[in-house]
Amino acid sequence: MANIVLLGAPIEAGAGRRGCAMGPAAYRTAGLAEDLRALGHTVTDLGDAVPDDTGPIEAPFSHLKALPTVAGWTRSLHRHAQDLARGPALPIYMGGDHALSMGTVTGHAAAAAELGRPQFVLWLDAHADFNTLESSPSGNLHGTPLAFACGQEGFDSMLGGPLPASIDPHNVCIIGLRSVDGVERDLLRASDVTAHDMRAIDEHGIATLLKEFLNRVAAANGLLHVSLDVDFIDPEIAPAVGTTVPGGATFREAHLAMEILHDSGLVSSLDLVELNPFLDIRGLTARLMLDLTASLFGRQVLDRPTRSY
Ligand code: Z70
Ligand code: MN
Ligand code: MN
Ligand code: MN
Repeated sequence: MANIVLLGAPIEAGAGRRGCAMGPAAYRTAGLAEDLRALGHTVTDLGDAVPDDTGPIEAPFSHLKALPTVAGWTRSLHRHAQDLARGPALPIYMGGDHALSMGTVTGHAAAAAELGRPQFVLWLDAHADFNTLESSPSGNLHGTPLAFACGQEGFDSMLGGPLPASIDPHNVCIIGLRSVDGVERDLLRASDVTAHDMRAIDEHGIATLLKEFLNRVAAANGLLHVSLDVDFIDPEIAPAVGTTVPGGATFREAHLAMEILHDSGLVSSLDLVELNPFLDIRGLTARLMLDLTASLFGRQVLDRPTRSY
């Protein structure tokens, strides 16, 4: 059984609309800790993180929104994540918009570098979140965390200096893509990131794509951070997101991915991001995110994993 810590990250400044700050409260109301305990895990809720006060930061491009606020969250969450990664428990970061991953992923990357182990990242998302501060068309910083974590240039204002350790793009896998911006697409292509769009899921099945990546994580004795964006899932069943993109992962694909992740035993940290409870329908999306998390932590229909065929 796992030792799990929950940390709330009620940031909404990175998204285009307000509401994600209510995410951690919705996860608590829906009963995330209780559901995980029911599976036999030890769960400690650490409460919510608080952003650093950075003072004024001049944004390198004027269209960027709330850069000092996002930088304050990044610095705080980076420290929290690095500390938690050094400890015995598996952290779940309850967002909050996806800009929170600027702190969590880079904090885990720094701790992995201390251990001399490669840090892998699985990004389950309709978007690549691979914009740089320069390429971001919207100025919404939740569209940039993966580029930041992979060491793309121009982000020094975030942590107030260079990254202690960046993620090797070769160790990143995005699954669920169906909305990528023009320049972002060029950056992604030029990088070593493995990017699977919905067509890849349709043609090969999510299990094939995911297992191929997990085999690489296992072969490298890597640590694995999973960043689960609500919009990975189809908006018909997960409507509580600011940016709905049709054609997302189905209920069954999303659960299967979580079950395969559980069976792998490789997951070392998890972000739950972009839940906007203000846009939800009677807790539907919050509950789905809880159920997916439970699948990732071992809930299954039978008392054994599905046999291999
Ligand atoms: C777009 C941008 C984004 C999430 C929207 C959208 C980014 N690529 N990310 N919702 N989670 O504005 O950069
Ligand atoms: Mn995202
Ligand atoms: Mn997204
Ligand atoms: Mn390579």
